[in-house]
Amino acid sequence: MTVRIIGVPTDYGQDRRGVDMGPSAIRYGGLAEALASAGAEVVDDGDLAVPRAEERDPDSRQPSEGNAKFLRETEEVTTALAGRVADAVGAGETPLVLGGDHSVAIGSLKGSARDAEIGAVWFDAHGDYNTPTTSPSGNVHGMPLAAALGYDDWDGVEWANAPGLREENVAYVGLRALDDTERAAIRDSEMTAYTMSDIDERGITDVVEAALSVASAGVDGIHVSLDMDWLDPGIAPGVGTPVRGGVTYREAHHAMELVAAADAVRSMEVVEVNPVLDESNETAALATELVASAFGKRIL
Ligand code: NNH
Ligand code: MN
Ligand code: MN
Ligand code: MN
Repeated sequence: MTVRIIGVPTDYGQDRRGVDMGPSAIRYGGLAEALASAGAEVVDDGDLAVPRAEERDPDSRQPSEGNAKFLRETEEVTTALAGRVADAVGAGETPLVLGGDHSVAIGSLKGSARDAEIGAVWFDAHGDYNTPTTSPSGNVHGMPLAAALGYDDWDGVEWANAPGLREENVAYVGLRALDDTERAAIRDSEMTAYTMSDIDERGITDVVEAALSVASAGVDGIHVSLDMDWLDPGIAPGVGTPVRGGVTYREAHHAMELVAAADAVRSMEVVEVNPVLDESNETAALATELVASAFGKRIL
């Protein structure tokens, strides 16, 4: 397997600076070695060019298009990313996108779904299913799934739609922090949502296997979206919106081993690593370990 690394140093999607350094932190945390230990060939494309917020029109920071900050900037970045992801998949490689905040998923999903039907497994504390209308924050990192799925009240953002992704093939794992309107929208949707309570009850193996079968049913491959705030903040402190009660180190590794065993990964991203908030780069290093497990690293 050839893994193509694509860094996307963007922080347009949320309010805490520093997440734009995620790609550097993850590389420094040992990504190349981790992928080699999984037996993957690695090509590193470097990072997409993402101008800093200060280089932009100061008005971009204000909510626009209803209630979404830096929407035009996010469109530029994710459109460029979608092209890179689609090219990698087209060349028979597996793109690994390094965030940056979770708004990058708009580009990953769109690129992965170009000329294909895909599913997605969303490892996250959050639902990322807000729209500019429902979002309490205006932060696009809380909206990428709704954007990719072409949510109805997302006017003027058709560029974000990934027609090859259907709600029926989206599965969440580990939810524990939803906004009220978002919760209702997820309930009304055709997506499958496994919360932390489901993991408590059924165990990580059962939940992740179920999520993988939902995502991979009848599609060409799946996108694995790994938001590092999925993990418990005790082991992954370097994220912008930590939520207590996340998965443990062993649960996370086992989940990624199950991802590898399903043998359906078309694309993957790891997002929301914020080295400014991290402790000795441990969240970035953990991200590299989890990626290695997802790409087939085994203990024995
Ligand atoms: N739901 C909140 C919002 O839309 C927070 C989203 N934060 C995340 N998502 N980190 O993964 O603003
Ligand atoms: Mn997220
Ligand atoms: Mn999250
Ligand atoms: Mn739809």
